[in-house]
Amino acid sequence: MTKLMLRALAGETLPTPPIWMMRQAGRYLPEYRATRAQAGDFLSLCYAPDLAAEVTLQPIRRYGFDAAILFADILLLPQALGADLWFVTGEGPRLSTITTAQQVAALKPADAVHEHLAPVYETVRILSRELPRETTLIGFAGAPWTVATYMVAGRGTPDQGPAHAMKAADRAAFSALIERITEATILYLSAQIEAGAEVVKLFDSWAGSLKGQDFDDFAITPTRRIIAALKERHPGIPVIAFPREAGERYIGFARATGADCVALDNSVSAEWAASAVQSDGCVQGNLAPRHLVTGGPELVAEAQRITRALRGGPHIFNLGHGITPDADPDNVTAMIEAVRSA
Ligand code: 1CP
Repeated sequence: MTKLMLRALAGETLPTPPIWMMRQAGRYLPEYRATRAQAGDFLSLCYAPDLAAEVTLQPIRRYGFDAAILFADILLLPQALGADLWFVTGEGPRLSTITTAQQVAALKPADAVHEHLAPVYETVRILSRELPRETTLIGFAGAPWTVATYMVAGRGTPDQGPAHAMKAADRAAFSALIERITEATILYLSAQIEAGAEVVKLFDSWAGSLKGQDFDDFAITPTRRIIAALKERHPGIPVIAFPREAGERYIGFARATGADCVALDNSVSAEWAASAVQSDGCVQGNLAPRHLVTGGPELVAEAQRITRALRGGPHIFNLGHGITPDADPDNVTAMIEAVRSA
């Protein structure tokens, strides 16, 4: 029997949607915090295949989600391309910055990333052996624009100002950076698929700050290129695209990029998406993560409203963004029950 997640991605309308959560392996779980402490720091956890596989499996054991997402981070790829990467406790990621054409040219070639990322492929191999047979394994990478915003600024930024500034100052150099990330991402995701990933997801967390032609050039075009290359190498591989906060640009995004599913953030309504986006195929989403902090009848009502709104077509139930560290693990159980009884 085909896995529920793969059936939804193939366009099947199901009575109950498959369920998983962005950042389902994370700090809200005591077992994650324990394994992370064992690893030492976050990056050591990402590069220790046994421990990364263990934290990937933890939410599957606890909740029986329909999909597991590889435990890694979108910033491992810039590191593989030669950027320095470290995490500052309580603040987040820091990278060496890239702002000039010379610095782009000095990055490692795309095919050099495999050596650095070999432990990630090993995590995927362990998971594909150890996951329950009904659970789908998702591999992932950041979409080029989002990865570039971190490489240019050297950190997370509220408005992606440094990346916009480089794009305005030297569009050719910025495009070369996007190009290098695009090529490397094709190789990285292709290797994840060869190691056992059954679906891949592209996280374009900052797509919402691209407007007009920039959205076409830096959100749609690189995504389309990556998807076309992956499908040529691995016919039939399903791809989920997450152009977070794309708003109206969610319309037609699947058609324009070749994605099998678009993930909706929680700023769009499920009712709107049912007619404007789901008409093109599978959608994923989009409960606001704060409901897993506050819980109660509002959580149940929201999870059921979304499930019912998207019931007329292929749907994967998920959050609109990652679960936060202050979420209550019991609220996740309540969310799953609400979706299944909607
Ligand atoms: O303290 C910790 O344990 C670190 C917190 C953490 C975790 C659990 C980070 C640092 N990354 C991750 C894992 C992670 N990141 C996964 C694993 C699988 C899962 O979902 O369970 C995935 C898919 C990501 C993807 C990711 N990393 C994104 C895209 C999705 C999103 O949240 O928008 C982004 C933007 C990152 C960068 C990143 N990594 C970590 C942080 C705190 C950030 C955001 C930094 C910022 O913008 O300031």
